[in-house]
Amino acid sequence: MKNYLLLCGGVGGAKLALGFSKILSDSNYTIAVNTGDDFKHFNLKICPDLDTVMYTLSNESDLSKGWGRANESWEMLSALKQLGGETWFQLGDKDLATHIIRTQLIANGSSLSEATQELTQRFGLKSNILPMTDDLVETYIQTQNRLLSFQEYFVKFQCEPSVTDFVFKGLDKAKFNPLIDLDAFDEIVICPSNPFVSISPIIQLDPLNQFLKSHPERVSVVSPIVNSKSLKGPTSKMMNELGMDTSVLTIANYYSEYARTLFIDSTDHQEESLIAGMGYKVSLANLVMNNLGSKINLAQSVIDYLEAK
Ligand code: FO1
Repeated sequence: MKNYLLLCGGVGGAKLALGFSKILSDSNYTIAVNTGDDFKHFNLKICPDLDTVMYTLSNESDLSKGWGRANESWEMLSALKQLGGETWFQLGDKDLATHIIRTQLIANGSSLSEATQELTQRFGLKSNILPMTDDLVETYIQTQNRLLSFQEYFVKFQCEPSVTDFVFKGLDKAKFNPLIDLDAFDEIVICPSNPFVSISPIIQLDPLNQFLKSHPERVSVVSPIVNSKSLKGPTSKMMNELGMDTSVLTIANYYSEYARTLFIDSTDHQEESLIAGMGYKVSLANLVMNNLGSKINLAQSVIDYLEAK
């Protein structure tokens, strides 16, 4: 069995990562997760994508929302509202426990990687889930009127403002997580997460950036665009606002420096030959992951293709 590194954002990436975790043994895959969405709220360190991956793999995630914990209660948020506190960012009671423990671990000297490893163990996982970096990288969205922090854009303003650019503060000084030894992986899989805000901050980090550019034959992309639209989240809205077509061709162009294999949905088969003409190996699969079976099936299709490569 080959060794896999998954590059992962929140919901879509976590679904594929879950599929991988049901097929591979824990020592055969590592998940490097975007931390550009992280922020401090009430002085708590919140890591939405790390938590989405951790909750998804431990069967603790709220499947309808895609973020937060299953069977959540909201007593703290109601009390906060009654007292006139800020409630635009919804923290459930169980979810709050995660942020408190992480914040405490970090205050006591743990790195984000160490805090993540501790939390994943406490959630009963043996999967290797790590932040993309231990350095601070903060995603900002340049909108037509002003620069918004990622969570303001995503949650407070519900992705409403029109996007003109992305700013990743701290990225130039940040290093890809040194606990992830890139030479140890046969295959690097870019999960179906938002390319602009979830994957871009990961793949811009050195030494990963250099590694991907010099070994694109080891890199595959699972398209976040299915049937010419994004299944969830603002990917297609952002593409439109940036003047790009919402299509798998845009995905192929976006990753052309980094990857040589692209998994596209069967409904996008008409683009296959154009993408192949760009130098990609193209594999058709069912990319819609709306239940556990389809997550496992997609992971199995990706693994089968890459094992045979
Ligand atoms: N997303 C929302 O749309 N509204 C929320 O109130 C919200 C709260 C929240 C709390 C903890 C957490 O880990 C994630 C949360 N998210 C919420 C999701 C999160 O903002 C986004 O999913 C990601 O940052 C995008 O990948």
